[in-house]
Amino acid sequence: FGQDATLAGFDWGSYLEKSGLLAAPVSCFRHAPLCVQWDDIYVGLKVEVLNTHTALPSKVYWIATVVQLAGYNALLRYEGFEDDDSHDLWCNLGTADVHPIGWCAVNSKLLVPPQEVHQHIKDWKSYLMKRLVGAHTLPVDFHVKMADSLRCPFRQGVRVEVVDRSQVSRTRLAVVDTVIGGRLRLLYEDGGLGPSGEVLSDFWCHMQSPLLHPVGWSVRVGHSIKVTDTSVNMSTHPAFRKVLQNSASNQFKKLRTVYMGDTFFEEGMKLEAIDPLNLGNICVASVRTVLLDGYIMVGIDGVEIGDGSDWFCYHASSHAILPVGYCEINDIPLTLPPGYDHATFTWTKYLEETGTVAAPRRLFNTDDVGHGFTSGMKLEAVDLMEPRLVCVATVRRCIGRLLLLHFDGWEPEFDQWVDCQSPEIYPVGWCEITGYQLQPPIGPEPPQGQEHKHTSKKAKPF
Ligand code: MLZ
Repeated sequence: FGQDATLAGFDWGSYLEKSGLLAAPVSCFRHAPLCVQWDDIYVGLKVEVLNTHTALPSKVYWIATVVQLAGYNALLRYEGFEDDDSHDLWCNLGTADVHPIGWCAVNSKLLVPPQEVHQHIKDWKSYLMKRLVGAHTLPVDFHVKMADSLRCPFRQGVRVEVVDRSQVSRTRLAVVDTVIGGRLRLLYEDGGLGPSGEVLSDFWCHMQSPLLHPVGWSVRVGHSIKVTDTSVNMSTHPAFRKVLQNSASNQFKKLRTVYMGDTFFEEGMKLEAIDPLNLGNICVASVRTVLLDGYIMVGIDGVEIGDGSDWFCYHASSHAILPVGYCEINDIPLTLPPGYDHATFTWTKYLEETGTVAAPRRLFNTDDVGHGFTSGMKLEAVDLMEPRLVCVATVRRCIGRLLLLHFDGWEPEFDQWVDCQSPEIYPVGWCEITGYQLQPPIGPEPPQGQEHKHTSKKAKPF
């Protein structure tokens, strides 16, 4: 399964035009290449771009103006076409032959107008001079900065601890196999190889994922880790052929420090939490154990198996744990334990009945971070249940720092709540820049504004 958007004929430019929707700007994605520089990229910039409207055999360039932005993609209009939009072209600023004004002169490339422009503007040199007065262009180091921001400290053969997709309450040792755009393909050290050497169990996540840790993390914080089955031989796989190198903690995202003294989460406290196996559901949940360094294990009330194997580790600063009452205040349907009914459930009664207390509100990181996403914006987002897949997606709701993402063409059951600073969401055009495969929308898009169903999809481990 999994499709390639380019092969499927998917094109962001025409897709956005058809939907009439906007793409989330690059500046919304803190971890994305050029996020910080994106303030300098705006409609009206002039650039030098490959001229595709010429019969000349060699590469020549022409000036164009950015008339629209969609993530990394820019809609360009060649100078000289003025109000005529029929020759506009979408190009990805990160990959295309697009340069700051002056680049051709420095690199001895020719500026030649498109044939049509040549015909109706005879003296195009003085025309151009007039048009370029006061024009702004791309920063000179645009492509250098792009290349810099795509560097990744992880290499094939680096060892890490990562969530075990077959049992989410524990971690498991894994080795980096492939790195694409800062996303890591990880192979469990005892995941096994099939008869023809194929990998039986892998996991994908961004290098800044909260599911990824340096070797030694689990023991240090008191998280459970699978004992590696040493009878499994992976040595024929290229990722295991080198001398494996333990990851260093400076390769990982630094979490906000939380003070666990005085009052912190305590075993049994109630909260609302995103169900790790049904990321569209926010559920009634309990703190099961408190680990070190601000980590807690959370269980979903009423559906726990009972042996702790379905608990999930969240950091106290995680977007995925919310104070009691959060859903009600924000008009989000709260997923109740089986046997409870929306008509009669109240937190006050539930706490009383269960003889428990709510985790204090101030322990949660619900700060509004002012992210810039709005509902309807398009983006490229990881389907966290199949984390290899980066898909065409739409922001459906924005609540504080949470975004409800919809995967275009898929049923609402696949919708997922993510943090606005999640490293698993990317601007339109990110896949093209990094060479990651983009999953196009499947089938016809269901009509807009349809009733949002909340049937719970059968949980499956990732
Ligand atoms: N095997 C899965 C793929 C789902 C991918 C959805 N991505 C939004 C299924 O068909 O259920």
